[in-house]
Amino acid sequence: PPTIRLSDYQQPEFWIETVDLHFKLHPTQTRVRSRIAFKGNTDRTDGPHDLRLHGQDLKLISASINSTALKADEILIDAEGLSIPADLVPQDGFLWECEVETNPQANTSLNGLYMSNGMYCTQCEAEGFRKITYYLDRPDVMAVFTVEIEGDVPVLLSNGNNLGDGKWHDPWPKPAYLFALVAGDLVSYDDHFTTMNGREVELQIYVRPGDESKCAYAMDSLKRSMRWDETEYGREYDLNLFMIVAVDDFNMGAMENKGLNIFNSKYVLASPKTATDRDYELIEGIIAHEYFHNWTGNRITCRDWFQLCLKEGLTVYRDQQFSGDARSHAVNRIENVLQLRARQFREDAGPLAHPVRPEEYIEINNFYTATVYEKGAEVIGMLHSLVGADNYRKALDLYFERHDGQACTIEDWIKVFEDACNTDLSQFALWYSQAGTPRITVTEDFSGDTLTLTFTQTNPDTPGQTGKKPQVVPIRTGFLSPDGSEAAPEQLLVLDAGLKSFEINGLVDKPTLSLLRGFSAPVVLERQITNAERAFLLTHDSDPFNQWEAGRDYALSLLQGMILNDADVDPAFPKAMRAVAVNEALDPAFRALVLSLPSEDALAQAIFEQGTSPDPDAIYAARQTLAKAVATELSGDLQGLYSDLATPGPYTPDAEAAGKRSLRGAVLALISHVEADCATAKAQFAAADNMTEQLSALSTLIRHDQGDAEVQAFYDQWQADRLVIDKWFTVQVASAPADKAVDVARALTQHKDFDWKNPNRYRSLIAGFAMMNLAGFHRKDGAGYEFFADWLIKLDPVNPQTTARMCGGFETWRRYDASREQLMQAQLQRIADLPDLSKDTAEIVGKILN
Ligand code: HT7
Ligand code: ZN
Repeated sequence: PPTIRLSDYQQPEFWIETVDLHFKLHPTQTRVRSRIAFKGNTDRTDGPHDLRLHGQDLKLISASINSTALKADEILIDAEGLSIPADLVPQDGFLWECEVETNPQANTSLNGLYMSNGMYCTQCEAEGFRKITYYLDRPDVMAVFTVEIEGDVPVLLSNGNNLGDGKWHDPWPKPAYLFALVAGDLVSYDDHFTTMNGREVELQIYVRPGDESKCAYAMDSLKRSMRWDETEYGREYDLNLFMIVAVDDFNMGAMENKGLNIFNSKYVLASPKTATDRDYELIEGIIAHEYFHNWTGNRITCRDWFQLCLKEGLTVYRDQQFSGDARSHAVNRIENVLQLRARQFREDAGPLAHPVRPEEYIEINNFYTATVYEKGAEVIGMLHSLVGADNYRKALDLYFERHDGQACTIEDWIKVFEDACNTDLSQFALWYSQAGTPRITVTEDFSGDTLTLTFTQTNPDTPGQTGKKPQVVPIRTGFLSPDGSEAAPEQLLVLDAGLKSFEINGLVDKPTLSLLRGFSAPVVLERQITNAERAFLLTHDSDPFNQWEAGRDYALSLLQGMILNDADVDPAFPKAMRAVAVNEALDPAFRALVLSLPSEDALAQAIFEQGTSPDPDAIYAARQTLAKAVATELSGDLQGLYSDLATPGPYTPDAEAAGKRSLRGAVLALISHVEADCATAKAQFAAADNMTEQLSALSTLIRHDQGDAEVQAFYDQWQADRLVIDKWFTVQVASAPADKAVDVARALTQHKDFDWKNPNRYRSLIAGFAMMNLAGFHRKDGAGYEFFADWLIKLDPVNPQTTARMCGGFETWRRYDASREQLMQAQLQRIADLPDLSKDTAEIVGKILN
């Protein structure tokens, strides 16, 4: 398959003004008629041009230009679409009419028009519309769509305003990737919203009958998102109807189709008994994210798919701001950075590293990555801190004013900031083009009343990129006096060179530095710091992110010492943890984050960065030892804490109650280290009236190999609820003791409920095993690798998109010892050698291997 390059971008030969689509739905023989008004692109003076339309897996029934039917020999059809010779194509414009047939039931890729549990559904981003009809399926071609749907089902939905009888009109020009159609036996949960200018908007969440009772939280999140976008960004909704549909079979989280968002049902449906606090948090964040796309993505879209971060980075940044406002900025920031390091830093450090704006791809679906999304959001966060809040708002106002209705590039985005803030961002723009995580070191020199800080920056080589330039790194820095107060005002130090010094004057004592507050840039910071200084920052830093970071660094350095040098547990660490655990002045959610030790994968990465191959079994054992030491130190407090943290009354999903449950879950995990029979976890499981507490008890029991009865009881209780049974699969493989994990996973693949063609179910078991059970996956004999590869091979012909994403489980193969490395390489090669491997998986596996 060809490599697509940003440098090859050309405008299309034709534009499209209007599209009329008629669907006659049928599970195996859906007919789609299109009438498309094309006009010539006067900027393309290199004509005359053939008409080249994208199309895939379509049966062409008929086609005409300006009502003249095209003969079979006038249409050249190949695997990617069709071409009509230029002499049959009026170059300044024409009406294209065409009828095609597709088979939604046979479409297991969940891309294009497909069926999920008897319901018709579409997914068109990035290039799925071409599986619905022949079209210019590229984001810079924006057109006004009118749709008519005929089908043997009660609910027929598409984008825009409802004209009745299955007819829809969307007045806002849009690219084809934002088209959507849903049809089926659905019921709606309704509400309404009055916009800032007093317009009434109908809100509808469509679900399968029986699920209406699980929509309230999603609806509440939607209304809060709509208000927030008005107050914080001045953005008002622009149709009189906004719909969300929940579907069970979906490759990703959700999709922002204009006026008709389609969601993976796990990010819509929630009830206290079936959804965890984390589920509620994700529902709120993803509903907000998709809604915010209405302006950042839909009204202003991407010129081409290389510009994906233009909409995704900005929209992630906006949803993070929203969630911070709705919950706790400190806790959200810590959670986001944990995710960033676990997914994006891992990507940036491995064979799949690519810039926030990639410059080439084979399959665009492979570039919906942590780098484009999460690092893309970090880049906007840095811009925000560099220009300041007022300038940021001015720039965003200008962006919406200047580019509404357009398909834009990162250059357009940067120019808006340069114009609004009167600044030169050419060096800053390197964040978009250079892959890899910058590494920053710092030295401190104190003399007289002056502290001199000298920073260095290195920008590591990544696949295909060497000799990088220094980037602009904003480093928010605090200076702490020995008594913990701020010795000098916090500063934003802007490192914009490979080496740069800063002087801070007027100090009495040498301060303890609080560097990179709030994680002000997505970098790795290396500094000389003692554990005593870490403990000091954990106690005194006024920046909650750095307070947490100090505890995490402390744990990381101890664990590394235990793993690599057989060091004993430093008794000061459990004491420091105890001080946080019992400190009622601190937010419980924050205390829970401090108490949770660095993940096994984070430790593996840290050890690898020190130049050693990580041993997953030793990592597992060291974490257990340290957790036990903390539990022992806290043993006198644990039962008291546990009962004090109970949330009386009915379950509420708000951040305060969720924070208490989170700390109580951490305390329960500690209790189980010092309690022989896991009695507290067993009692919690039996008494739980909400999924958060039921699941945390179950996970604790499985970890301690005490959960057989509860695993069965959980299944008996929840077998009719697909989303809960997904959790049941995950908790067993993620929490299983390492030596049993492969066998548990293999046995579960034989379970009658393991419907592996459903992406949620597949991920719950296969990704749950490979990504959440480090020592189990990396079992010495390679059984984990073989199991994982078997299932990737099985899924690839059915659903290449999901398979390719899952291959990331192997992306760290070079971290490990020679034997494990060879075993993983052999499995990767087995996949790469398959004769009919999808281009999605071939691209990812090829990169991982190289
Ligand atoms: N913009 C959406 C991306 C998406 C997607 C991409 C490829 C294949 C399937 C997909 N489903 C959704 C979701 C978002 O970022 O908001
Ligand atoms: Zn998005």
